[in-house]
Amino acid sequence: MSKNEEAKNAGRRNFLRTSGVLGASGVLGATALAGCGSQNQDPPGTGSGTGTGTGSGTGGTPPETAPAGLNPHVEPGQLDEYYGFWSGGQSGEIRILGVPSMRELKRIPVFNRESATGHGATDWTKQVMGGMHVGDTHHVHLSYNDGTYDGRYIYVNDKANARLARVRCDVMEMDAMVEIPNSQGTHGIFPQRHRTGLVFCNSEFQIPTPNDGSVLDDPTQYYGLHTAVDGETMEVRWQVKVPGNMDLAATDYQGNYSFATCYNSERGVHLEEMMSAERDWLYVFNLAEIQRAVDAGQTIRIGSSPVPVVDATADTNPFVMRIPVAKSPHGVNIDPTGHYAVVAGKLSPTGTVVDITKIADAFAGRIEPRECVVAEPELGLGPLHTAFDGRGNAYTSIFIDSNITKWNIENAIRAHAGEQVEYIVNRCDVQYQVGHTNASMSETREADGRWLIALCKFSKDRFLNVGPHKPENDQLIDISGETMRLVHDGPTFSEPHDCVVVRADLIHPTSIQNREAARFRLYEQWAQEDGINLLEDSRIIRKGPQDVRIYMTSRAPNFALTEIPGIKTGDRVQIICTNQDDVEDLSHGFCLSRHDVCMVVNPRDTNSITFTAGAPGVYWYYCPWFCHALHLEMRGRFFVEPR
Ligand code: K7E
Ligand code: CUA
Repeated sequence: MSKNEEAKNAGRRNFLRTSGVLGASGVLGATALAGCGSQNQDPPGTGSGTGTGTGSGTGGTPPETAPAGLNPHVEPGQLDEYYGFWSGGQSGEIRILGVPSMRELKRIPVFNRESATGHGATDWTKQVMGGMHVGDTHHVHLSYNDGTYDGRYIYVNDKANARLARVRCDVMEMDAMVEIPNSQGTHGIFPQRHRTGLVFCNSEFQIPTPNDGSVLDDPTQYYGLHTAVDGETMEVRWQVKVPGNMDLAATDYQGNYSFATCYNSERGVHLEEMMSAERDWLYVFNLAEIQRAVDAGQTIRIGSSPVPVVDATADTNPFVMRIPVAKSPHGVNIDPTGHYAVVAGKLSPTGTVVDITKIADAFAGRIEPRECVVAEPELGLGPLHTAFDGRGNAYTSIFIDSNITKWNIENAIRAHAGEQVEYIVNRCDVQYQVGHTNASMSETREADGRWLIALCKFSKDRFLNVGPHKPENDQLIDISGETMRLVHDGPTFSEPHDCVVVRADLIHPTSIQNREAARFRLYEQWAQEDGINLLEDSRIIRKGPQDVRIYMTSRAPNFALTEIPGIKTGDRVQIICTNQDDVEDLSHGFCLSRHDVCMVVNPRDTNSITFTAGAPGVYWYYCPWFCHALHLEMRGRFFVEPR
C-alpha cells in the first residue's frame, strides 16, 4: 500500500471512529455510509490467480481506492479453503457452500422430503422422521474436541417439530434424529466444545408441562425446557424446566456451563407483554449441579416422558442463574478465548458482555449475577448475533441499521469501567437487514479473522426480480484488514438463518459409501433374515400374500434384474437396491414409473423403498442418475398382474 493510501485509510478510520460515537449516541442515520468497501466501489485485486494471497499488487492495477485484502475469487477447478455449513431454514435441509467462492456444493436433506435422493420416502428415513416432512432449521453446529471442530458430526435443529438431527461428516448424510420431549419451538442449539459431549437445545415456546389439555389458557403454568442430548448416542439425557422462554444457545469451552438467552422473561403470550420488561435474562446452566441432581434422582417427570427433569423454576436455585441483560436479548456468542459471552440486545441498541470467569463466584453467592456483566457497548439498532476474528474484535449484526458493526471487546470493557476510549472500530453496510453473521472458525479457539458472512434477510433490489418471493442475500465480507470489505452477494433460497465456516482440512468425507451409518444395520438385518449378501445377490422373495421383497444390485449400465415378474396389484413391494460400483461419482438410483418412487444409490451404497403396486400393467423402472453413456438404457420392466 502506498503512503498515500495509508494516509487515506487512516483518515477514514478516524472518520469511522467519530461516526461510531455518533451511532452510540443514537444519530444512526449519519453512520449509514461508513466504513465498508463495497463491491461496486472497491473491486478486489483482479486477475491475481493466487486464490488466497493478498489481493493488492498481485496482478492488474487495482483502482486507487481498493484496500489490500483477500482474494475471494476461486478459479474454475480450484478448491475453496473453507466448508460453509448453512442451515436451510424452512426447506428443512442443510447446505454446504464453498467459502470464499460461495458456490453451493451440496444440499443435505434432513427434515424435508426430497425427490432426488428419496430422503423422507426411503424406508429408513421414513422410520426416523416419524411421518413428518417439514422442518425449520435455524442452527447448524459441528461436534468439537478441545475447542475446535473434530470433523465428525453436524447437529441441526428443527424448530417446527421440536427435533434435533445429526449428520455424519464422513458421508454427509443424516444418521440420527430425536424428538425433544415436553417442548415446542426447538430453536437455539449448541454442542459442548471441550469434547463430543452434550448438545443443548432451547425451547423458544413455553407450554404447559405436561401439555395434555389439562391446562390451556393459563400462561402462569407455561414453562420452557433446556434439553441435553447426548451427542454420541443422540439420546435425551435430561431437561431443565425454567420460567420464561429460551432463544439462542451457547456453551463455554470448559464444559461447565451452557447458556440461553431469554427474551420473554415476562412470560407473555402476546407481543406487547413479551416486550414490556426493560431487562431480560441470560440463563446460565450449571452443568455439574444439574448432573448431580439427575444422578441423585432429584428430578421430576413430565407426563409420560421418561426423561428426568430438573425443576429450576424457583427464583434462586443452584441450577440456573439469571443474569439481567439488555431488553429482549437474541444472540449469545462466546469469544474465541472463552473468556466472554456476548449477548445482543435486539430491542436495545446495546450488547452485554459477560465475564465467564466470574460466573462461579455468582453461583456461589459471592457476587450478584449482574456483577458478571463487564461491558454494555452501544452497537446500533437491533443487534442480533456476534462473530469474532481472534484478534480481540467482535462483529455484531445490526438488523435495523442493516450493517455489521466491528467493535473491540477490551475497549468496550474499559469504556464500561469509565475510561474515555472508543470501542467501535467501523461499520459495514449490508443489503439488507442482516440476521446472523458468522466468521471463519469464529465459534472455535481457532478463529482466524479472514471471512465473515452476513446472512441478510432481504435482498430487495440486489438481484433480477424473481417475483414476490425474493431470495435472501448471504454476503461475503473480507475482515482480514482494519476495514471490512464486502466482496460478494450470495442469493439463497428460504431461509438459512445461520452458518458456520470451517477450515477445509478439518473435514474428511469419503467418496465411496463406507456403510457405517445407522441405516446399514437395518439392511443387514433384512439380508440376514433372507440369507442374502447385499453386495452380490439379487432375488425376488414373496414374503406373504401381499408382501414382496426384492434385492437388486446395479452396476453401470445395468440393473441385475431387467424384469420383475410375479407382482400382483395391491402388493406391498420393498426394493432394496445396492450399487456395486466403487467408482467415485458413480451414483445410480431407482425410479419406478407412475409409483411416486425415486431414490439415489451412491457408489457401494444400499437404499430401500417400499410402495404399493399399482393397477395391472407394465411399468418401466430406470436409473435416474446420469451414470454412463448407456444410462438411458439402464432400465427394466415391472410386471403387475391382476390379483
Ligand atoms: Cu437469529 Cu433462529 Cu439464529 Cu434467525 S435466529 S436470525
Ligand atoms: Cu445408472 Cu444411470
